[in-house]
Amino acid sequence: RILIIGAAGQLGSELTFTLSQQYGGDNIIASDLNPKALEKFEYCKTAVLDIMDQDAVRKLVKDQNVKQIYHLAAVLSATGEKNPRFAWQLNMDSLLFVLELAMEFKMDKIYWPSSIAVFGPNTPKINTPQFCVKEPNTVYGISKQAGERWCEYYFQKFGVDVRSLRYPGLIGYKSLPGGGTTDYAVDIYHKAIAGEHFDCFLSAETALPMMYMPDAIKATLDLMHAPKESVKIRSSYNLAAISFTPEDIYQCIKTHHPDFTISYSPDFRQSIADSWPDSIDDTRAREDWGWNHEYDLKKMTEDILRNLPAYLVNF
Ligand code: VAH
Repeated sequence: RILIIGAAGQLGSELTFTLSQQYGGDNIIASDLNPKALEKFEYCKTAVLDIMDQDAVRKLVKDQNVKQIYHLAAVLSATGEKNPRFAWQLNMDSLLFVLELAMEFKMDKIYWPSSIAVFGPNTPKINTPQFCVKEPNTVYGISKQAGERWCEYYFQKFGVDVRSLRYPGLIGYKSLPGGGTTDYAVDIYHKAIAGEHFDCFLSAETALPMMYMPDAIKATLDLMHAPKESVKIRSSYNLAAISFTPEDIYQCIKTHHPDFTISYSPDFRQSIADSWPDSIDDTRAREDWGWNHEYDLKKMTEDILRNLPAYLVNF
């Protein structure tokens, strides 16, 4: 069976659906801390699970014969800055525990998301290379960088087949904006649809690497289904699709909603965004396991504006 930890999060909500389609709901266990959030997973098995309750996690892995774990639970960048010690403890202790479980139960594969947050202010900002100086200055980024080191260590030392992607900002319409610095790009669509003004917490010209959720799901499964020997990077792969500023996404939405208005009120998240790259070089992912993105800003905006209204009605 496949266990998804943090299934009710932004990525988990959509990854759980796709995995259930591919493997059959009976082989998927969607777990989350929040019982209410699990009610939407009618198509697979569910379990209320606190990743920090190691006895409970180990019991579930044993009872359900779990052979793969997608460990998606983490405190994101903005929330992490408000609670540094908790963010570090949850993000790191949970990963180390999952890597230990993988070894103990001889699991087939582990997935763990990294992020462009591993890059810092002195990383090259344009077409950031796979290998470069990384001095992240957010707790989230520090935990992702340390996590990448541990993933590579457990692969090299113990043969744990753990795979990882450095996601850019992910944009999906099936979950509300979380504690991320890139989540302005989720919220802006909700405001446009609601006919409301949008006050952006980043400045108009803040370029960030971004990706539409269907592309993130495709990349994740392409990587997980790739033959073991083609996954040559065992820290985490750079992954890219689009790069845009708040002004770019606003202008794109405006072609559909001419009356939509925006203002810019940068807050503490501006310094986080400024520490991250503008664009990413993901040549290695394209070479090693054939990665290729499908959505650009225009196609993503059309898809979200077409699907979000109906989704909100049922939300
Ligand atoms: C965040 N959405 O903003 C996440 C992501 C690159 C950004 O890691 O924290």
